[in-house]
Amino acid sequence: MSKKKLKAETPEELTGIKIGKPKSVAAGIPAVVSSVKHVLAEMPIARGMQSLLQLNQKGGIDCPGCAWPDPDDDRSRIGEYCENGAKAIAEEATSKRLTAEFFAKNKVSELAEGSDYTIGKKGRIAQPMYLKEGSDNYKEIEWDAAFALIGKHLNQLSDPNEAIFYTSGRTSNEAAFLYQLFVRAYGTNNLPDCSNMCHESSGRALGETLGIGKGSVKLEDFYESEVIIIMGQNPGTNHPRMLSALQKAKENGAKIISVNPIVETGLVSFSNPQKLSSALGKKVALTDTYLQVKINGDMALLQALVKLLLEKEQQQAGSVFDLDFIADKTNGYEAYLEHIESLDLGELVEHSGIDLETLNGVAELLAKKKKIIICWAMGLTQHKNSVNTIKEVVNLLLLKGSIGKPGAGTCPVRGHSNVQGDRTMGIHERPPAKLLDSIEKVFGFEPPRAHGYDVVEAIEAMHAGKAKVFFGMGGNFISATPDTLYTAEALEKCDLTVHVSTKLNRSHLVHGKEALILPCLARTDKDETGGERQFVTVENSMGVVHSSRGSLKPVSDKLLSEPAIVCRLAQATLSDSSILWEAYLGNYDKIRADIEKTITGFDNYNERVRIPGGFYLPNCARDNEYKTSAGKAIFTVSEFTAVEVGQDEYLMMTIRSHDQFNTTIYGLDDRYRGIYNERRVVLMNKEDMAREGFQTKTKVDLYNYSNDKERVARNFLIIPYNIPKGCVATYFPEANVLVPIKSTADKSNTPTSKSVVIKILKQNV
Ligand SMILES: Nc1nc2c(c(=O)[nH]1)N[C@H]1C(S)=C(S)[C@@H](COP(=O)(O)OP(=O)(O)OC[C@H]3O[C@@H](n4cnc5c(=O)[nH]c(N)nc54)[C@H](O)[C@@H]3O)O[C@H]1N2
Ligand SMILES: Nc1nc2c(c(=O)[nH]1)N[C@H]1C(S)=C(S)[C@@H](COP(=O)(O)OP(=O)(O)OC[C@H]3O[C@@H](n4cnc5c(=O)[nH]c(N)nc54)[C@H](O)[C@@H]3O)O[C@H]1N2
Ligand code: SF4
Ligand SMILES: [Mo]
Repeated sequence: MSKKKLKAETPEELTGIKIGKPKSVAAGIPAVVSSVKHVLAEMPIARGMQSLLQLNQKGGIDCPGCAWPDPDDDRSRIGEYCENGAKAIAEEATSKRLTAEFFAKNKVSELAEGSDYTIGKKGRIAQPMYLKEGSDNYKEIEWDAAFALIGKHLNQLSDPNEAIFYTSGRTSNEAAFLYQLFVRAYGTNNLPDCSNMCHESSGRALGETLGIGKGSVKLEDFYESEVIIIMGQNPGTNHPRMLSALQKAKENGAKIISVNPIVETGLVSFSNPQKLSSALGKKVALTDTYLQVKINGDMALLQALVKLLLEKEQQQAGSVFDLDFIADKTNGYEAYLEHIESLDLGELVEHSGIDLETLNGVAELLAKKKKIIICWAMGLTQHKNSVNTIKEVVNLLLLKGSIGKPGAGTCPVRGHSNVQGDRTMGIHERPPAKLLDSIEKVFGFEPPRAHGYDVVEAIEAMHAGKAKVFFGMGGNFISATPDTLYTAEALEKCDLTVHVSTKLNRSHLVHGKEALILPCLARTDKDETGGERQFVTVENSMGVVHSSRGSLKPVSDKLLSEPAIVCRLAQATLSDSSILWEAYLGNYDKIRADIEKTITGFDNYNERVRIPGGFYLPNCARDNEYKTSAGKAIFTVSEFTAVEVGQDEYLMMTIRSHDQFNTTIYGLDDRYRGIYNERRVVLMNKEDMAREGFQTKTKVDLYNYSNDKERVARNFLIIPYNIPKGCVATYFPEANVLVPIKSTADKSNTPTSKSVVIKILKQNV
């Protein structure tokens, strides 16, 4: 194994950890202080204020953080963003830049010794960089030469399916549309993207049952809802402005039920930093009932709740279920109830980890309500049975007629700011036939029809030598993917790895025989491609398409926009393409005009996207229409199967701290959970600690043994935490080395990052 590969998991020194009590209230003044601190650490105050004042304003910059929507109506003129939005801006708009001299001074092998935190803090890449085979230093390369090199490699492959084109979810609609068009014109559907590791399970479950892979609710629905159930999601950290929506929902009388193995501060109570009352220390309680499930106990929990609801319904037909809705709009009701009746309540209760009395209380509440929203994120999507668990979410909503009407519906809360838009634009390794037909009609070439590789399949193909060129449109593939050492081997076998990036990351340092870094403009940057001030468009988690216009001076005049990179790559690779690459380069309206011709829902795109706030895409489930194979919403039957965990093993979830955006580590603190200055930690139940003879800060190594292979993550510190027995938590990406490549969700093939079976062994001191 090469030295570099080992560096992909080299643990940082464990120093200076501080542990306090988890916080009892999220946001408030500490969030404002933290925002300012992060912004000022990265740039002069004028640059910071310029970007923050335009963040999430109509006609301004779309926040490069998460996909939570902006209010349709009033927006605060001074602060329509959260602490983590400010951190995302600080990270992206930093004035630190990495020039050619930086790369001449710093060897790749030395940089790779750093943690994701230290690598990411180096700065913005200022010019295209090339790593020659056998070299340990990137050198500057001209853009034309870089494109020619990629074109040469791509044209040398014996089959276009030997190339892989990854996308991370920050890429704009315009860039994503051109990218998938280029990739298909080149001849492959190998378009894996970050959603393969994220909400793929949601897309599969919702598509099959409701006929649309996206959520059905709008932001306004929160304000009309009677009950909001939040499952496997930590909005206080990952979608902070959702807390304002929850606050408003509570003020309007909604009850909130949270389902999570740990008590997340942001779900407990909130002090709204946009309100004066926050400065006076006022807070609102959010969750009414907190269900601390066991990891992956959600399907059992949902089935237990339905069983209890069914008992009530059987006492008086129509008193609990919406029988008219069920008769008019659904299929499979009887078979589903038969299945629920056959299940053993005691077993379900045991698997869920919640006592029967509490479950009865929740069933009592749900029985009386008619407008329910269920929100979820990675705590539901990254398990072996995720697709079926999410189908169980749908079953519950269908029984209650809680879909296709105001105040009710499905709400998979998306991650990256444009991950949903990228899919809409055709970034999909299993493209729908309708999209391909449309491309054929509009652009006059035959796109490939065979399915391409998703993320896990792409890694396996590179490892097996079946794929030789890796191209990443954003993201940090090596750190985000499972089984870090296996993935490192896969990337190192490639002839060429290319990354379109803003910041330096580990994927530039664990590379193919040759490697390129193509630096691009970020959301906040002013884009004057073609000599005109351009804007791009994005789609948020609730299907609103709107514009984003950057305004900051780019850190270097050698950056290109993502659309420009795709156009020039296409020109360098496709010899006789009739697609208007040159015209797109001059004016993004031309790209949008062709999106309108190709993709449903974008009528008068250029006009409507200029309306402040943008427009909603059509959503059949929202309109109470179900475009499934049966023409109705479908009840589905799922068997509960538990992950096998041995006597001396634990089920581990890998989660995000408050100071990170995926693999971008903003800082080493996790303020809400009371953990400071360290990320290599294991959150563990006190009784489990006693059983193992562990103390606070005991130094341990973590092991996984799936598929007859030992995976080790060394140097972690034990922290006592309020988490169910048998369950532990670590941070992503430090623990990714333990996630087995073959351990993926049924049907969606998403790595099971929230149920990894591990052993924890004390280090010999
Ligand atoms: N600041 C910030 N914002 C982000 C991101 C970020 O890294 N930082 N990432 C973005 C992206 S791409 C995404 S996908 C989202 C992710 O947003 P989340 O899904 O909120 O992120 P995770 O930290 O993975 O948290 C999952 C939550 O699920 C819980 N959980 C784990 N296992 C289970 C389980 O089996 N059952 C239940 N019920 N709960 C479980 C965990 O305790 C945790 O609270 O956030 C987006 N926004
Ligand atoms: N164990 C474990 N693994 C996980 C998860 C988990 O919960 N647990 N979560 C999964 C999830 S939900 C996701 S979404 C993936 C995330 O996977 P990715 O999307 O691949 O990872 P990110 O960390 O978001 O990517 C960050 C990099 O993107 C680049 N970048 C930032 N902005 C831009 C831009 O505007 N344009 C371009 N071209 N590049 C830009 C920067 O160089 C930065 O270093 O990770 C997954 N991996
Ligand atoms: S909630 Fe998400 S989109 Fe909104 S400001 Fe915060 S990070 Fe940005
Ligand atoms: Mo994600």
